[in-house]
Amino acid sequence: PTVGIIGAPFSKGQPRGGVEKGPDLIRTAGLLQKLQEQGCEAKDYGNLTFDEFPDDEPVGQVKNVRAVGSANQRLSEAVKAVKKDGHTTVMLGGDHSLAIGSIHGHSAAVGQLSVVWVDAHADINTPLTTTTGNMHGQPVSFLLHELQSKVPALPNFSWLKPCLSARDLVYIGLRDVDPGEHYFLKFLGVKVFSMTEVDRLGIGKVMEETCDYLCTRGNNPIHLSYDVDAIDPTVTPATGTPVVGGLTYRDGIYITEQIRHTGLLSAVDMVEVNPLRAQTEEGVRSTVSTAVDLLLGCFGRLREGNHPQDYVPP
Ligand code: DIR
Ligand code: MN
Ligand code: MN
Ligand code: MN
Repeated sequence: PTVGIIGAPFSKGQPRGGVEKGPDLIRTAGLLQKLQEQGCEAKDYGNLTFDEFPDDEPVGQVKNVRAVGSANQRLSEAVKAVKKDGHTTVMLGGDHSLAIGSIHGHSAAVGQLSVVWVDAHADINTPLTTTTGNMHGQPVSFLLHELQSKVPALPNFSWLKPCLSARDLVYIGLRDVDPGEHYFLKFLGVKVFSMTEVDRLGIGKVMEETCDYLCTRGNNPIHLSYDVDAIDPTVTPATGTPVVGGLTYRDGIYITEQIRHTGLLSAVDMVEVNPLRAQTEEGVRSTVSTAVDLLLGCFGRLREGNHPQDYVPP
């Protein structure tokens, strides 16, 4: 499996500076070398650059619409190209509004996808239900066929066509869901494993049910969109909107091992790492190294250990 890494140092989907530092922090923690050490060929496509929009006035409630639309158009093209080049893409964010371009570009390259969205939040507000105006709380609404009548036309979004069906989406880790979001999840019948289900079933059964569900949906290529705030803030405090009561480090890693095990993983987002949000340096280190470990889990690292296929002990 070869990995194509795309850095997306973009923060305008939310108000807190620092999340644009995510890609370089994750690289500096040794992602490339560690992937290569575990026998995984990886190519770094570098960081994207994004146009500035000095007069990006709010559209209704929604902030930085033009910047977010433009950045995601660029990201979509980049992900599509790296997929066409034959790689499993890794998009390093940046904030979670970038899932719009990442999932759109992935789908443009390979067709119908399954999306596993691991997050404390559902990110399914529309521009009309959002109470914060932050686009990182809205990407799913832009992507779903079923919500198109609910999403108004916005500047720099005319390129975007919905590419995901609600039945091809699974959430894991939810614990901070707005009323409008909860309505959409119920109305659309989305498969949701909130922290309540993680508590009831344990992560083992959650992943068994997730993988069975995706299997009945036709074994489509999987897009794993991983918001680091899904993990408990004791482990990943360096993030913009931490929520108590999250996944353990072990739950988080187990999700990646099982998604990897399906053999269907085709693209990953790792988003919302923000070094300016932790109280301590140790908090930053723990967050970044967890993000790296989650990515290593996506690409074959097993806690039981690994050895190369052709390995012969001396
Ligand atoms: C909230 C928070 N639901 C919003 N969302 C966050 O802004 O729409 N998403 N933090 O990651
Ligand atoms: Mn290549
Ligand atoms: Mn998110
Ligand atoms: Mn989140």
